[in-house]
Amino acid sequence: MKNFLKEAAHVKPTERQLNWFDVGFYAFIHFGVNTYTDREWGDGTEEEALFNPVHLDCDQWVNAVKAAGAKGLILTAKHHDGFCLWPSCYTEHSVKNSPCKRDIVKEAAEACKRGGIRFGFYLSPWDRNSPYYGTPEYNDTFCHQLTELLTGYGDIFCVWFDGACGEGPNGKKQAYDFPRYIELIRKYQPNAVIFNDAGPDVRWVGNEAGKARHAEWAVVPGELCFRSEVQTGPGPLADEGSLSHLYNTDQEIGSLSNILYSKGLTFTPSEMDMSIRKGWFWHENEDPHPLERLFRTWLTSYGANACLNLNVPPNRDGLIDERDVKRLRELGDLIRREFGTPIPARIKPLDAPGTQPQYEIVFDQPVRNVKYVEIREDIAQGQRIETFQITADTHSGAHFPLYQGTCVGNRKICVLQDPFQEQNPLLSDTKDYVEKLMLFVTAARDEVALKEINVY
Ligand code: FUL
Repeated sequence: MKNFLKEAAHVKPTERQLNWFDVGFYAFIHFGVNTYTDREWGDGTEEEALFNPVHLDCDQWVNAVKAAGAKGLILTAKHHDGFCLWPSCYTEHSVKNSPCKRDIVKEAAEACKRGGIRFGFYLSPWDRNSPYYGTPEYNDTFCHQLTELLTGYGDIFCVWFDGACGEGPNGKKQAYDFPRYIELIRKYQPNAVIFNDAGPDVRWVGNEAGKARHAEWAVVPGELCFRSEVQTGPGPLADEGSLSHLYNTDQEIGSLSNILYSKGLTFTPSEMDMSIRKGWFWHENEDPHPLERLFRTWLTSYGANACLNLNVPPNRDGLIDERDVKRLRELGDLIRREFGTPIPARIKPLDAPGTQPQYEIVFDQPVRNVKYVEIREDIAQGQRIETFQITADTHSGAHFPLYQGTCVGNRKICVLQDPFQEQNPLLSDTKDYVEKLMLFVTAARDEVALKEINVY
């Protein structure tokens, strides 16, 4: 058991996963023929003539998402309908036969570069237009398209694949050759992370509603992410049962009770993908979600050991809707307001065991208002903290509990007061000043390596 825990604590990310964690929050752009048909899934028979974004301006997209704090953008180069936003040589169903004629992948990649954010693309394996879909030849076509995107548009930070799969004209389901796709990406863009249900680099959080798990581990069983590299031996109960039931929508994935049954663990953190509106594509009658919902989603993804991929769909003119532009700015303003500057404090580790360390956080000046505690493990060494607690000591000598949490990982933002809800009664009822906080790690898989503690 002890050996397994130690192994679990030393499952490590790759450089590309660490870079992806640094991007942290990025935007998804769903744009294509669906924008003009008012649908979410096209069937591949849409006329190219439909696609006509007369005011297309990718710099406007970039400025809008940057205002929210996004540091990257992932464009739907091709969605399930098969329409390509770049003039691919391997299909006629693309911008080249539309009135627009522009290479939108290129314009988006260049706008990101100008704006200083990262660029990535979503290439849907499901293609309802391709005559080859459902046959082995389709994998060749798909790899040709993938190669065009990997070689013609500069540095790619993320290649995004969903798992949707349908039947081709021959009535057969396509067998996707993921190992071949992955090999191509590693060859041409070795720094790009690959998002897919089963790994290898980033997995789906399990819902599109912005709902986080109470414990979002990056170290997860190979049974779930079978395309990720297994870095440990089997868990102590691996012979007694199996994790074959495991899917992304389960509540417990990397928790200790679960991984005991695993045949081996991988490092595959999760991405939370959610749209700013109900749909992924733009629809006139949809409005952006309330600021409160978006802020909470940011807290429970970016602030809960995952990354946030927030979709913002351009409209028929090729611009981000002004309603969304406004909401994105509000979100960015709120994040900057709440997390602008940490409260100056000294952090002192106390004498305690390595798997149960304790830290004293003494404020330079006693404070009335403590809203968030941000804790970061040095994830490059592995993810270790299982549970922790935070307490407060006030000027008058009171000592009270503030927060209890599960895993930490790359970043955990503990919300002590929510700007949209009633305040933490323990803090709001007191006229007292808080002099210091204590952070107690109550359980860890191995010696804890913290990178940062910030209080806001
Ligand atoms: C899913 C797709 O079916 C949706 O249309 C959307 O693109 C979402 C992000 O991924 O698999």
